[in-house]
Amino acid sequence: MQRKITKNYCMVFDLDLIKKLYAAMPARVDAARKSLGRPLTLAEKILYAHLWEGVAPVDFKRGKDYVDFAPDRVAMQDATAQMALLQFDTTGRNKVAVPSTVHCDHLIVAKNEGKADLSKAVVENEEVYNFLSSISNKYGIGFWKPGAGIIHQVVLENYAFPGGMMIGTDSHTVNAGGLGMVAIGVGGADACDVMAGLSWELLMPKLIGVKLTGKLNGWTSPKDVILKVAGILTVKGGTNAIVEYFGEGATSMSCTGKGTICNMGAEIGATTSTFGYDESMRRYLEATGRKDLADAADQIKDYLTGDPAVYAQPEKYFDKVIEINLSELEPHINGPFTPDLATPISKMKEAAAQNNWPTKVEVGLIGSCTNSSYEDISRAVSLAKQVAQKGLKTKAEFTITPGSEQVRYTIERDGFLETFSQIGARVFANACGPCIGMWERMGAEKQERNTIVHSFNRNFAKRADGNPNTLAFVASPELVTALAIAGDLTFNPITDTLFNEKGEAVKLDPPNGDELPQKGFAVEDAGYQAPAEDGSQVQVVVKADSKRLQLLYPFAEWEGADLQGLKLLIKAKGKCTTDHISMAGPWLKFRGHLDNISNNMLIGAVNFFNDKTDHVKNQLTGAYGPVPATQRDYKAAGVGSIVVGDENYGEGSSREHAAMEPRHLGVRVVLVKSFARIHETNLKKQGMLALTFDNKEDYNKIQEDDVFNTIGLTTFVPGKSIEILVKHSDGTTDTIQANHSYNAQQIEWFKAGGALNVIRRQFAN
Ligand code: MIC
Ligand code: SF4
Repeated sequence: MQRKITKNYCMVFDLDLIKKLYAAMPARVDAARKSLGRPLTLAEKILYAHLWEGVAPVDFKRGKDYVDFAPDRVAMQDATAQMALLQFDTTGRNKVAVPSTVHCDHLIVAKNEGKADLSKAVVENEEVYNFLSSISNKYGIGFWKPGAGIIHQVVLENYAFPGGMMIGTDSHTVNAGGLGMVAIGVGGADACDVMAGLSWELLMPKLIGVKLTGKLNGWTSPKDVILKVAGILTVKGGTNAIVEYFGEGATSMSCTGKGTICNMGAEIGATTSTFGYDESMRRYLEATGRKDLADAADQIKDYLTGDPAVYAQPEKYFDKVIEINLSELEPHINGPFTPDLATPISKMKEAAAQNNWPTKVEVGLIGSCTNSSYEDISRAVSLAKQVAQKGLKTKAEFTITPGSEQVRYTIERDGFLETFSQIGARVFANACGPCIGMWERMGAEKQERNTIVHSFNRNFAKRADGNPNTLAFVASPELVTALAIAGDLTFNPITDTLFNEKGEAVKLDPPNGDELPQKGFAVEDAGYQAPAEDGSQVQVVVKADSKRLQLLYPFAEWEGADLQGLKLLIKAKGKCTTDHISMAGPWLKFRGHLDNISNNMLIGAVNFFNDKTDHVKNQLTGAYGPVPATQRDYKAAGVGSIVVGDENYGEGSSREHAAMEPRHLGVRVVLVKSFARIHETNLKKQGMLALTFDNKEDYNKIQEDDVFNTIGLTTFVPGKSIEILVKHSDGTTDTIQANHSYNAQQIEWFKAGGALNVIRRQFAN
């Protein structure tokens, strides 16, 4: 194996800690099996092995009980780490309590090509990178520099391990399920708790089992499994559940393919997804320099997968079971505008015609944290090679965003980048880039209706290039490459032919590639900076006049009375993801400055009353204006407000800015039909009141000029709903029942004005 490493970049991080966990795991799992009196799924084994209290006294009720856990590690990316670490900085601790890392990946704009784009980003984000690097150094956090790669790929390569539990301030933290972890996306405040040495609370997840039979073949890849699952479960079907994959189809798939499936579990709202430890994981651990870890895992391998009795009769042990036969699975294309609109390739011609989707593919983009494994790239390259061999010409633009420097270096060494450059491809920096709107796409400002195809995970409106009229479709890297070559969304490589430069009809051969590099992975500088042993002398600078960073102030405590006279800020219509609540792209640069980023609050949400975005009625003046400015008026006048929303409000990202901005600007209540898990927790953490309509029809009762009072906050207890008195402008009123899912601890957060105020008190005492 040829894996060059830099001086301070060690082979297996935290091996002793992992071995300690493995030593304790069998006894914990056996005890849980005994007290539950039944065989266990893998998810349960990992959860019960990570109970804060040690051994499990009871069979926790899934979907009902809040349980305290002790995660093994924390990962943060630069766009969320700023807020997480600004919060940690106020706790009074001098070192993180569990191994933690920061990854600089979200702030790099993709424009020309990797090197130049990276150099520009390093200059533009200097202040933020310095802050993150110094605060990491101070508090004992591993720091991955810009250019090192995307958090989830770097975590998979270095930190993920079978049977472990981690949390990360990014919804795609779940990617590490590919290596048999329970890895969960959270807001920065949750990460802050765990780094401060406190327990981490989670609603005991329900369990969804996905049995994979058969074997992937031809054009079908792991991505198609999750595209299919997303079509079945929809964007909210996985809420508060762990999805566990098993069966012969699971073991016959690569570890990185498993990562892709788990990664996109975020798109169905799942708490996380996972796979049992198997040979593919062993091969991946060895290839990434972690043979010792694989040996340790082998010692307790039965504890790192579900019990055979569970997999033999899954219906008995999972809350829901889905079966997919991989031998029959078709490649899928999901989109536009939502990742669960799944169309099998054979139906695309029909679907595109019916929906009037532009069929010309303008750009094909592969890579990202979801799909940039060596296997993905080698399979895509097998198609790129056919362009020259068959006398074809690539019709669409084509880009690659490698997930890590290790992958980039290796695919360059193996000649893949050269082959891609022959089809006119551009290689962007090892970063999120176009996946998160950090793409300066030429001509996007013209807002033309157009189609792009990518192998990322999300495709909400405006997400890639800021153009609301870009229709983004999600597919496997192989299919994206084929569609880019054909320049046509309806091209079905299984059945269709292309005409080459000589006018001959040619067919693309199915993709093939290597699961892992035959010559091993290699990298010259992985981009890691180890923290100081003693960071007490490290200075962390936040300038008072900085536009990018702002120290946090404690939010005010609850006033101890019902909230009165709240004005309706916006009644959001339809999909309202965290991208609608706190947009990314150019706004990412304010992720460390709460007041500045608050200027994007809810600007993407559609106002129910006029179908416009960022255009709401100011009840103080009667005039219409942008949401943030209207809310700032309410704040200045000392008037509280309420946001009303539809289903799965806050779907998507873990960004707690979507909760902190309304908190900072004086919104008091968010009342919706249903919430996405991470966002609901983020609201609670920040001391907001997150409520759901008891009767979803009551959403229709809310009028533009309504004013609201809460009734029952002084007796706010778990399980008891709260009433909302809605006063309409014609003098009539409605009383609406609103439910909540706060437990006793979370009610304390609300009363204290936010969880951080509670932690501060604990450390002050
Ligand atoms: C995303 O994919 O939307 C992001 C950007 O990675 C986010 C995190 C963020 O908003 O910083 C996520 O998924 O959590
Ligand atoms: Fe980055 Fe996109 Fe992955 Fe989020 S989903 S971590 S933005 S590459």
